[in-house]
Amino acid sequence: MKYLYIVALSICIANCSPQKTPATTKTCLGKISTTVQIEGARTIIGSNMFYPEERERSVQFSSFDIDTTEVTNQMFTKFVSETGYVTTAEKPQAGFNTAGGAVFKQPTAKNLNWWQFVEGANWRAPEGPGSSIKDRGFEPVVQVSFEDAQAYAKWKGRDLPSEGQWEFAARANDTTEFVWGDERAPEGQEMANSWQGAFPIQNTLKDGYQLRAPVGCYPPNDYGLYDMIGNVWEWTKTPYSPQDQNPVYAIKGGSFLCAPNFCARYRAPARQPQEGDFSTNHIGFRTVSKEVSN
Ligand SMILES: [Ca+2]
Ligand SMILES: [Ca+2]
Repeated sequence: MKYLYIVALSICIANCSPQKTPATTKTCLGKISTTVQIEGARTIIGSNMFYPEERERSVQFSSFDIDTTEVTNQMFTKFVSETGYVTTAEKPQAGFNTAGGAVFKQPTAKNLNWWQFVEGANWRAPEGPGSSIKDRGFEPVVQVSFEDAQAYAKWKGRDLPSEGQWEFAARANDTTEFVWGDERAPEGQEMANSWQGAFPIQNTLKDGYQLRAPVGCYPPNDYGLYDMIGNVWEWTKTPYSPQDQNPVYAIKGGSFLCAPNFCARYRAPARQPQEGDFSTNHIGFRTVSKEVSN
């Protein structure tokens, strides 16, 4: 059972039926497939100010480059077209005996679960049958497991970032609470695709997007990296905890589902565990260059 995504709600109010988001054909960036070089470092990541799992710790990495954006549907389509790769969600899932993935659904009076396993949900149909990536080529690919993300990175001759690499790149030498400063929405401006309103019942859509936004629609950090915070969580290759029995990895940055009253993990040090063999419609990834061994 994929326990992380089978969460029951105890309350719900009327009019909390699922919403629909129109397709987004636009691109917010002129060029998407670019990277930024980051110098190697021995540094401290984490924070002792928020959740206990984020506590400060030491990391070290050599110089690397990192994608400026999350991997998009368009980019993943090219990978699948050239390789014939079949993702985890397209194969029968342990515990469910059918293909599919977890999909967020706003709770209703009839169903209080906000995560539901949806048969037929996969990267081509992120919200399940009836949904598609048509006209969503610039949005981040989702419904990709750790193994899928790793396969894509390998095909590109690249790798998934370690948590240290990802967090160092996201922070971009800043020490503020949020990557862009100490206010979540300075002067009322939303700086990342998250959730405004009372999660999971009301989404005011102040930032313009109910689900995923095309990559690069919000200001980049000081290293020129887009959507490190929000839009979709991103896989790292770092185990969440050394004690984990099954492969559980740290994911970073928060997603369009992070709200002030829930999750609030739209900060660089924030982290969350995710089983590597499962996929959802709010987790994607970006790649880094392979580490050069000495
Ligand atoms: Ca949003
Ligand atoms: Ca992100």
